[in-house]
Amino acid sequence: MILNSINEPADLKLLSHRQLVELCEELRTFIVDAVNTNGGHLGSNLGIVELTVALHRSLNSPNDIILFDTGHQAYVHKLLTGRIDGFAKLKRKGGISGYPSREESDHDWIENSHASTVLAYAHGLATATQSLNQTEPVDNRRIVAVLGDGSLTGGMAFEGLNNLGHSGSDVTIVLNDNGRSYAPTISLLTDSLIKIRSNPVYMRRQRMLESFTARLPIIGKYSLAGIRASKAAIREALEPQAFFEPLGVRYMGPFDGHNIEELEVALTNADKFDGPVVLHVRTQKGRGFAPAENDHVKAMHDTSPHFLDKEAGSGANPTAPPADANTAPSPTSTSIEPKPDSYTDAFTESLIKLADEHQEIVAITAAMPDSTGLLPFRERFGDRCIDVGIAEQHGVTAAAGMAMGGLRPVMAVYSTFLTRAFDQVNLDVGLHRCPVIFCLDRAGITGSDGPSHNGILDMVLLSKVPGMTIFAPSSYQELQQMLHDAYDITDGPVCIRWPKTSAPSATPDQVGIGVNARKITTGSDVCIIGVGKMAGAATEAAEQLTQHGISATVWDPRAAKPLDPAMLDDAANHGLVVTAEDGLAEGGIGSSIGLRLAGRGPEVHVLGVPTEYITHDSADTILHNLGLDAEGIANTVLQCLNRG
Ligand SMILES: Cc1ncc(C[n+]2csc(CCOP(=O)(O)OP(=O)(O)O)c2C)c(N)n1
Repeated sequence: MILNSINEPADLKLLSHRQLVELCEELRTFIVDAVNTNGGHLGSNLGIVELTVALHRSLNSPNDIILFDTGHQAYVHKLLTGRIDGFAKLKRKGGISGYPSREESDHDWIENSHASTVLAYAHGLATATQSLNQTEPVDNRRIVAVLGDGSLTGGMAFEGLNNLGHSGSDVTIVLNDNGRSYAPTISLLTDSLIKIRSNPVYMRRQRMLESFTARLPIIGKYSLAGIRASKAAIREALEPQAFFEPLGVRYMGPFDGHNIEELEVALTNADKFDGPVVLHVRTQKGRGFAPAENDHVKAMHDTSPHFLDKEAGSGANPTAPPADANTAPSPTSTSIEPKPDSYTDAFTESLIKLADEHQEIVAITAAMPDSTGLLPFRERFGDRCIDVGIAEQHGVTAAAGMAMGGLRPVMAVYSTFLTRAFDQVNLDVGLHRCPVIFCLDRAGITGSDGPSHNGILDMVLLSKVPGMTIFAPSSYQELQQMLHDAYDITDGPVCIRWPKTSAPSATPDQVGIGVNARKITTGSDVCIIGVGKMAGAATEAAEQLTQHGISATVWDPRAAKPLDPAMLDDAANHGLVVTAEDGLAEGGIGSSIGLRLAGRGPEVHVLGVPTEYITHDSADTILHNLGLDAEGIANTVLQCLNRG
């Protein structure tokens, strides 16, 4: 296997083009197997194979800096930089991270995994390189930023373009255009890119222009003049240039992102210009794996493990040539779908019911209609589902505007991505008391995607927004009830936050109402307050404690804000109160409870997530290690009561 002989990017430079084609096949097979075993990002990595090979052949990483926006598409980069063994445990403890990681390799310069940041990093690194060059020159360093068309929809990407163009920084921006985020990208610029790639006249002339440029012996003012003159010939299809070039960013392309030779020439040519250059590279998401190519929902952007079994069970042949996209649209996705009993599923079901009753309800997503459970809503209500692109900040303020205009926006977003838009939540929505409902999926510890994807800040931050109501459901039925109750709150924003896990089923008497807390058991030795999914763990802990002769009161606060005074009064009658939440302990709900009970008698012990970046592992293992499960809660009680 050629792949086994690649320990570092330099090894690639020894291969013939025939061997490179073989290597790309091996890379695809390897990635499909690794993701099938562990789950992970598939479609984006299959689409970027040749581009990554070309980048590493053209550049000299890590002296040259290759930055991947978001970083979910860096598996090939990892495989070409000596990390093949880590893939056996991709995203699992002891295995490789699903995103770039500076701890893993010098070839990884950034690792944040929230989208649209790469041009800002590139601008900063280019500024530093330029500044250092005046004192201690860095060896001919190139900076290349790889940015998807989806990530280009984020505000930070536009801000980055503006600053790169203005500063004239030497950065090559590789626009990896596959036409999709998870779903098709929402952007008229992308529409222009699509038009330009499907215009045969433009493509022909562009090829002539590129070969003309490549043949020039010296790239300088003469060739620039030549290119400017040639541009006159392609005026009819100038939209991308019209966008990039007034910003001071040169546009080159489009190039075939699956043709290594063409890409290498383009990367070499881009280096000959001063200032920022966009190389528009066209790729196909999911390339070479039929189920991903045919997944019209999200091109298997991310998948759970063992999808090959599912494919085999369906009678489909994963290695068969892809079906014709025009004749075989598949409405379903082979990717992660909410389990029938998941919180996401409860949200989908109840939002549709509510929207049937109330025409003014609209749903907002930031490029993730599928994973946030909005696809059935979109199928039913069409343009009442608004995809704003990967633009959470814009989405939040736009929601404020919609609410001011009489709509009732429900923004469905992962907890970790809403925190990026905290200022907008606080001032644009909160200050204006707009009745926007934020539905936060993947709240709490998500685990395997590493520190950037845990949803542990939402309760800390949102509880500081005046007038914000925060619900944390502990069952399928509670989420449904809370969505109805949220609709009735019209004088300010509401947040409902839930974990990725399946949701326990509750009987009608186990479902509360409004912002009232719900008492689950009555005891005398300790009062345990479990927020959201921790209510279940608290109830189990109470059962375990009976074996130690300890009787516990258990409360499910339901509303993390405002806190129910009846619950606080009851808690105040106990000598010990233990709170548990799957968010940061410092500044979280337990600490609010502690403040409210100060001076009223009980000792309050707050269990929550420490203020740390938590390395990837399974969510259950992380929670267990933090003492945030039944056993951990029971042990804390025993220790506090000196019975441990
Ligand atoms: C701020 C933020 N919002 C949402 C996401 C979730 N997310 C991860 S990848 C992705 C799509 C990226 O699309 P694109 O940049 O075109 O890359 P592709 O996967 O198509 O190669 C999204 C929405 C994220 N990582 N960061």
